[in-house]
Amino acid sequence: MVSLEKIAINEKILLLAYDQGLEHGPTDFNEHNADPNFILELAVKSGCSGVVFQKGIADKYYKGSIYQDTMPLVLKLNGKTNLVKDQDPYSPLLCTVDEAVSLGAKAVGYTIYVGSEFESKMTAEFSEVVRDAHAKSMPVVVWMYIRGKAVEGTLHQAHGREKLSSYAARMGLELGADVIKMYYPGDLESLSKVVDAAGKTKVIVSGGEKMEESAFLEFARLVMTAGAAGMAVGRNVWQRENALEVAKKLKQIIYAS
Ligand code: FBP
Repeated sequence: MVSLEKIAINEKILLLAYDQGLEHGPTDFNEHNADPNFILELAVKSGCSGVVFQKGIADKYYKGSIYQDTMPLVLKLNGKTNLVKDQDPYSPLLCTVDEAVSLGAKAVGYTIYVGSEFESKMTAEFSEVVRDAHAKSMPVVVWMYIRGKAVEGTLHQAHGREKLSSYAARMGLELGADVIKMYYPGDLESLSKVVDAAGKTKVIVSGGEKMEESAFLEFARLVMTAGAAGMAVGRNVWQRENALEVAKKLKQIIYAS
């Protein structure tokens, strides 16, 4: 099994996600967080265990910078915009594992839209990513996002969401992921089942849209009680005026759990 040491602290993972510029466009940003250096500084000062970038940001802001030795990079290998909405989602491979290595990455990330009509294309691409990354002893983080016409109805019923989330987690294990990043399945019992279904593969929970600070920190505490190994958070940290303070609080919650 590949060691998670490079992207974990005390076996816990706190990733600062910053691929929203591609996924959502620059509307997520303000005059501070639009600068990737702000994110890198925030990650280092707060003690995150890694940052998530697409290859363009990694090339222009990370590779060869002072951060390369201090903040592990998880290079996101696929991605898409949110502009095409009338079909099931497919996120194409945009970067290879070799490129990720040359950009200084310690791990790689890939999104699979579970339930999309293009799911099999993504599982096939992902299998090659796992093969190439593991050949270099690099951990692989998979974003298991349940999305598509085949699963829409089921996803909106609590029981259905729980079953789909456990299925997605098990898929991650079966496909060879070292870490599964998922949205909260709706309640703690379901999250515990997700963690069980993932077996030896670690589960980390996505932050999602910005919410009220105390509610978000309480959410993080709850997530950790259900056996998650950590979180991957973007907007709920770097969209705040007090981003560093919140990131430090989050770190306390995650690493102390
Ligand atoms: P946030 O914490 O900002 O939600 O980021 C987590 C993340 O998975 C990012 O890596 C990605 O850009 C984004 O969410 C995708 O969001 P969605 O597909 O839900 O719009």
